[in-house]
Amino acid sequence: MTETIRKTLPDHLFIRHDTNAETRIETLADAGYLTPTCLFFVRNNSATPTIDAAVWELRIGGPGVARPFTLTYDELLSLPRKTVTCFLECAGNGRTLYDKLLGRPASGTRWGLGAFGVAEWGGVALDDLLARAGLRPTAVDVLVSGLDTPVIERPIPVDVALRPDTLIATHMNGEPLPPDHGFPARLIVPGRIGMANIKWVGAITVAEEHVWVEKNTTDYVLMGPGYAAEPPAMGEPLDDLVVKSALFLPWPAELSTGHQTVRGYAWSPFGTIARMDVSLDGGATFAPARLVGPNLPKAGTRWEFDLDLPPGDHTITATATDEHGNTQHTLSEQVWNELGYLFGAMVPHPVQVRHAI
Ligand SMILES: Nc1nc2c(c(=O)[nH]1)N[C@H]1C(S)=C(S)[C@@H](COP(=O)(O)O)O[C@H]1N2
Ligand SMILES: [Mo]
Repeated sequence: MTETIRKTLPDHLFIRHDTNAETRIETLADAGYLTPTCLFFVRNNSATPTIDAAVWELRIGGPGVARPFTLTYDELLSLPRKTVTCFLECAGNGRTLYDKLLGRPASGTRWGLGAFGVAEWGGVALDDLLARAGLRPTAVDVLVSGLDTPVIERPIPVDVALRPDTLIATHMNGEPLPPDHGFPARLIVPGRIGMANIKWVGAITVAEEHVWVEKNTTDYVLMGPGYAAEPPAMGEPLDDLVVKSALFLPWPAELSTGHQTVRGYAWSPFGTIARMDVSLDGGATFAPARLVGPNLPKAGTRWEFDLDLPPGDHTITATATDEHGNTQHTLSEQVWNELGYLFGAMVPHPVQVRHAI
């Protein structure tokens, strides 16, 4: 197979799925608050393109702006830059849990829970670029188009484009974006599905009506018995992610008897995390976990929980609650959808406990 990802993907750090690479989530246990760029998952519809920053240009235009313009890479770098720390997660993260836990497979990339990472993004507020282009009050959608082949593009509503934390990012964790993560520039829209965060941006087109493309009509829509088509979309188009948590443990995990501290992550697309609770009896009773370190809005927090389990097979079920009271639902409440998006139920993580040798 021709390599679709540029960075090295050692087997002990990543699980390969076709053109994509999933972070082995257990490797984040010893990482800091930010996911190191070298460990960050990669989701490529095709392959990382080679882009020469010396000739690259960003075009901002469309009927929704009065003064279309283009920017070179150097011009983009010279504009006032801000940083936003947030998580990025694929809408299909956790898709395999539909078959592992509900016995009902969904089609798409076979992600566990590692299509997820947290980074500090540096770039120019999209708001500033749209103001400079003379955004018209009639603007409705902002279509952001990538330079990969075939073109990957998806619109965001103009009010989302104008949020202070929506960026045309040039930097990730303090360094210029690496090729796999969108060099020379990508969109960052905190809290929205990964797909909204278009990499390798070449054009920003402001429309005066809703824009329909493949990624909001046939893909990244909720389809299935609980959902209706919203023509021209075949289902309910996705926008925000959901509150979730995960353990930094392999699946299944192996633990020793005796006192153990397990660690994990919790995240919400709407704000900070207010609490984490953990159940060792399949969800019958819960005890609070400790939140550890930074807890930024739309970026999540690390947490840890002490346990001392007897030998045998167990599950650890964690549930996150955000500052607005959004929380994870039970497995039986998880609504299946054909493409396996937004698995947000509490996950009974399988754990085998053995006597320490
Ligand atoms: N141009 C372009 N942008 C894209 C994609 C893509 O294939 N092409 N994949 C999207 C999806 S589905 C996700 S989950 C994120 C993944 O970002 P990452 O590869 O930097 O982790 O990028 C999004 N932006
Ligand atoms: Mo994604």
